[in-house]
Amino acid sequence: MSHDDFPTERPAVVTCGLPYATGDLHIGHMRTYVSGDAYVRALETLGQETALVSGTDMHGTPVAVNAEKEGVDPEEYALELHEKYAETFPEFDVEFDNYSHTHDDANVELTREFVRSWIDNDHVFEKEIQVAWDPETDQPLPDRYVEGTCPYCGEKARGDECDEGCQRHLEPGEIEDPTSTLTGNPAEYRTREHEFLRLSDFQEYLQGFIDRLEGTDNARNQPREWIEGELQDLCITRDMDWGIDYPGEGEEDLVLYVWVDAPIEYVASTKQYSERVGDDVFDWEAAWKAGAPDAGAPDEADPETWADADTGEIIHVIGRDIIQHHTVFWPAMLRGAGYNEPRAVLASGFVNLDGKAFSTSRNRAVWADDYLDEGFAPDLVRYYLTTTGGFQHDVDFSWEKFQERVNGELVGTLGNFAYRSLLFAARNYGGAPDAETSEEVSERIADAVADFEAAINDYSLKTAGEAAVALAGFGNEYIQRNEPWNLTDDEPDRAEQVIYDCVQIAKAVAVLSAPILPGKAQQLWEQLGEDGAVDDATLDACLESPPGEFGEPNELFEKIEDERVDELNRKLEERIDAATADDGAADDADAEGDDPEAVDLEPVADERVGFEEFKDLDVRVGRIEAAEGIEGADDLARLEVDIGVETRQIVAGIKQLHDLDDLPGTKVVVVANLEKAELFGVESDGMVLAAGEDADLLTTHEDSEPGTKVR
Ligand code: B3M
Ligand code: ZN
Repeated sequence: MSHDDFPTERPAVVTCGLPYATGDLHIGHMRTYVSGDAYVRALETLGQETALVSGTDMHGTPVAVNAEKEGVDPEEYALELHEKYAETFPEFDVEFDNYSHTHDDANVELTREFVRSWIDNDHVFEKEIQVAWDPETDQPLPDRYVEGTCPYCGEKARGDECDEGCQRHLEPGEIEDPTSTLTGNPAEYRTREHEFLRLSDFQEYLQGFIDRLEGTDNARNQPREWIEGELQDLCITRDMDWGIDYPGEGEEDLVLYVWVDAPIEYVASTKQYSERVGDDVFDWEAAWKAGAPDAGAPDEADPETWADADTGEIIHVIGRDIIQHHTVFWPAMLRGAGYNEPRAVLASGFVNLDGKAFSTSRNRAVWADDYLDEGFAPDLVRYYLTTTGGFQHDVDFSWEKFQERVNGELVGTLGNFAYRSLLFAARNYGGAPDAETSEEVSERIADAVADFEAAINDYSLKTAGEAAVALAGFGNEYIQRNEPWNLTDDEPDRAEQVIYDCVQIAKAVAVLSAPILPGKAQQLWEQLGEDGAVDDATLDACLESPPGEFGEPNELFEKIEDERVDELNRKLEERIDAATADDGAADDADAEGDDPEAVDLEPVADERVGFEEFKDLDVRVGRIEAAEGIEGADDLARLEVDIGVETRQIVAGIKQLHDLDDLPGTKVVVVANLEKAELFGVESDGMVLAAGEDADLLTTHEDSEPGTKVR
């Protein structure tokens, strides 16, 4: 089934993965929320009716474990963090239509309804299973109360997720070599009765669903292996006190697994929004239910009735570690209760800090509050997070890279264009001169609008952001090429035409950049003398004439100086050092699972390269013939390397890490067909491979001759 392009007739719901109430938010977390918010704003710019919803995830072992560590009751602990999150999001201009939490009555009630519906439709069964047990404290060890080895990939795993390996969900009892996180004891197993959702009932349905699903490639492809293989049933209960009580008969001591009530909050939150604003403003059922087939089992005579489900305009924005929950469990849960399936899942890569994972236990993070306390506008980090790399790729944050993007595109292109055009217009004409938009400029704006529309239908905020910035770039080129400052005396009509064009471009830039830069776009909108909110403008506004009068503008963006970056880096390092010095920090295993041993490793790139691409690299064994330092460059060395066919001059960043006098005679591995480069005035013809920040040179272990190909 192919979906209609946005805007569609039906209301759309965009959801953001619920943050667990486990600690403070850092800018890595903000990627999901900022993207969801920008995407909803962009859909509205297209004219789509939307709601943006989320809520705090209050239940489950992540919350229980952290509350226990703090010595507080989980409800109290989670509610406090919930309040904090609800305040933080608007500070980043993340404007949820409804933001509640999974422990409120609306979600508790709706969750019970879902589960009863599965029970009534015979999708739930009881089974005795072996659950992990701490022999010392004599208590069950659900989910994050155990650690062990993933049975699928052999990586270290915790509880119900293989967070450092294959990202699979793990069922109770699956983890190998379990130890209790309470006492460190090897866990024992005890037999307990639990409730299961029979996922195999949904196998055929899910196979159709995954073909219909839109969104990022990782979300559409990764689940296939699970859906096409044998589907394991999902244990939906846990031996815990904290959570929503299982609503079925005879299991009063069990609560529902957190991954049951968490996604149902998406629906409960939308419902709360409708109840608050009225169905005529937003009809939650039109999004979540209208068109869904009955929840009952497929009609035996015509199983198609069930498989051929209707899609709601439901778009889930999540991190890539929870793809399985959103593309396998959740659609089955929805289908089993008579709800629409999602239309798209957008699964983002992780955010790293200077090439390494964020670590909350080591205070190695840029905290949301710290970012704001530095006085940076939310727009800057919104821009960085939504437009650096494709959505499914990991994004590396560093203050240097942040500075580069802000100073380059926002200050240099967008801000510069808006300021120079509006200043010229205000000074010479008191606003937009009397003219009409030229054909060239109308066409260029129409192209940008089309690019933006296509990008949003393609779920690419990065491309949408590029459409806005590229239009501003065109504006700079246009004003430079036409030099209106040289025309005002001799060709006043042409000067007016050019400036009118620039004002029109600025208006279109405001509309197209508003989803990502809501604050700055509103400022530009007001500078243009427009009334109301740029947020309410749709794409048509890009070519509607701007109002005539406006005064001198202020600059939208401020350059970030190098000294500022140094200072920000210093503060970050000081904090990390302080946390590392604190002995407690390393065993303070936080909710993100950053294990002290693994924290320094970058995650493996999730983009695979084809063998053909790999083969294009010409990698050879080389022998260093000579090595010397390069004047003025701290760590660069000039090497002469024999690669069999010839001797190459190669510049390498290894001077401080190796004794250059020892290097001649050393075998190295060389990329021989890398484009030539010049470093500190010295030409480098190839690259020697080295590992890590210590530039540990790779070598051979037998006597391969220089020139031998490395495969
Ligand atoms: N609370 C957080 C996570 O695993 C989890 C998301 C729930 S979304 C329904 O990333
Ligand atoms: Zn695994």
